Amino acid sequence: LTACGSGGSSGGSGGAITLGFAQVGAESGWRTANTKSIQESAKTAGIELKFSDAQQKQENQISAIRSYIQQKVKVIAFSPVVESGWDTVLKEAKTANIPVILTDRAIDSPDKSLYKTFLGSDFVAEGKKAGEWLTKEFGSATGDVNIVELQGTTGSAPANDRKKGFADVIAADPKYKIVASQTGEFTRAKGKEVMEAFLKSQPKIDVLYAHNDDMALGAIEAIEAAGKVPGKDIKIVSVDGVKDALQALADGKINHVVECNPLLGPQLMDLVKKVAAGEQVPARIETQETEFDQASAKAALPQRQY
Ligand code: GYE
Repeated sequence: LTACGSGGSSGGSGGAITLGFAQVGAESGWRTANTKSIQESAKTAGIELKFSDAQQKQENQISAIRSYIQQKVKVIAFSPVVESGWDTVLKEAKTANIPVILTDRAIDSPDKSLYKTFLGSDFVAEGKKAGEWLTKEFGSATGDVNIVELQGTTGSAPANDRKKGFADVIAADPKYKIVASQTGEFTRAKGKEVMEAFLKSQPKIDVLYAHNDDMALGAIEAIEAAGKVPGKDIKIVSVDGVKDALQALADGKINHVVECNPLLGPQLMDLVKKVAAGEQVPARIETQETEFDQASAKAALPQRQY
């Protein structure tokens, strides 16, 4: 657990608002862009940020949240690594009268009083978009369409929801077959490793669905090492829209990317100020997103910030 942030033992006393932010980790390009957005927008908004990186481990996030409670920060925000198991620590924050904002990922607790709002994407919709691209692309295919799936971090909202949205769409036709599905933990290294195993165990793979770009980028290395052509022999659809993936898309190595926007910082700081002032905020704030094909990736690349 690494923590930084300067000075100030209390978030209440007159000066700047103190925000304790418990980040998931640094697993992907998406996450790096998200962290940068949060750090920069805190500075711009004059909010004192205490930031921690949980290295994709729930226990690290829980201890970061406990330390923010102890330090009496004004507001706590976090991106929950997994969906379950948050009630105890969030009740502690509630008892200490520290409002909590969920950002990026949701939790599955039925007790909505444990947090003020959830700012982030609709991951089921993202999975559906990936499925809709696939059913169009392979619409006229006659035989089975063999799909391998690289799942995100086990138990995380984006892994659960992107899997579900995609499965719901492809269920329309039994020719779509997920022949292998395993976690690649949202990282390039693991995406490559699991794709290597898929290539060994599966005699025929038509398409890869990766829950994020980094795993797709790792898988491309495995596909090329196996003497196959990514984007042709094996078509690829992934989620996020980081620069490296848009470049791979422009180069024809990926076929479709569903966007998930990591630049949540400015909206988050706005919510932090409102919540700190005791104002009401909407219970759910959804980020707006698009999709990229090879042509629109080429057009977007020069302006892409991350
Ligand atoms: O898609 C992935 C990251 O929670 C939406 O986490 C986020 C996901 C993102 O590791 O790249």
